Amino acid sequence: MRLHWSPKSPYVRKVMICAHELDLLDRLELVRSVAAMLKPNERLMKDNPLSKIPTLVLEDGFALFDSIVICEYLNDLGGGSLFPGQAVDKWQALRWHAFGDGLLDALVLWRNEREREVPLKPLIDAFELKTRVSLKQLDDEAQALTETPFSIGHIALGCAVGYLDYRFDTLGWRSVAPRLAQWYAELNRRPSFQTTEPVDG
Ligand SMILES: N[C@@H](CCC(=O)N[C@@H](CS)C(=O)NCC(=O)O)C(=O)O
Repeated sequence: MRLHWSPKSPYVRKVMICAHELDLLDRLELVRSVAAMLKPNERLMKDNPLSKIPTLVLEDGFALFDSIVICEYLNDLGGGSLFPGQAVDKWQALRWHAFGDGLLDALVLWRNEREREVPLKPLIDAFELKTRVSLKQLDDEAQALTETPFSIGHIALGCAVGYLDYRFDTLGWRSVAPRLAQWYAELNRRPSFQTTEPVDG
């Protein structure tokens, strides 16, 4: 299977963590693909007209996107339990996944905005407010995160928090959410997280 991949993308990272956890890494052929909002990538668009990564192309050419779909496909392929089937655990895992991905969406848009020549201040303020309130909420949920079996929800939240370290180091998120920071330190000991830390290049 071919994965349109980049070492910088937090959404790709989710897929790589799943593949690692499910022991499927050697089934993936990584294709370095640049995906930038302002510059659609023609080669990538042959597999995904939205020009987004991650995109997973199966042996028969069928292309899967976006990251949650790829993660669930890998989970089925590897017979994993990253997507719990039981009602309570299922909704909690999907909610945490949505929380992590939603936070990532806001952070990526925030970063795009702040890199513009003249950033729109109310937009920057709104992203910052949403991020701080999210961190406080997640801090209240840190105990539940620790006590709940590892799932796609933990992976998405871990990638969102990891993105804060990668692109928003001046935010000082650990002082906003110290209990979440403890949970994250523990999560980060997993080899799947250690080997997928985002890097430039
Ligand atoms: N919801 C998508 C988001 C993927 C995404 O936005 N990836 C970024 C890279 S980090 C991208 O491809 N951006 C290019 C674009 O938006 O045109 C997913 O979970 O796969």
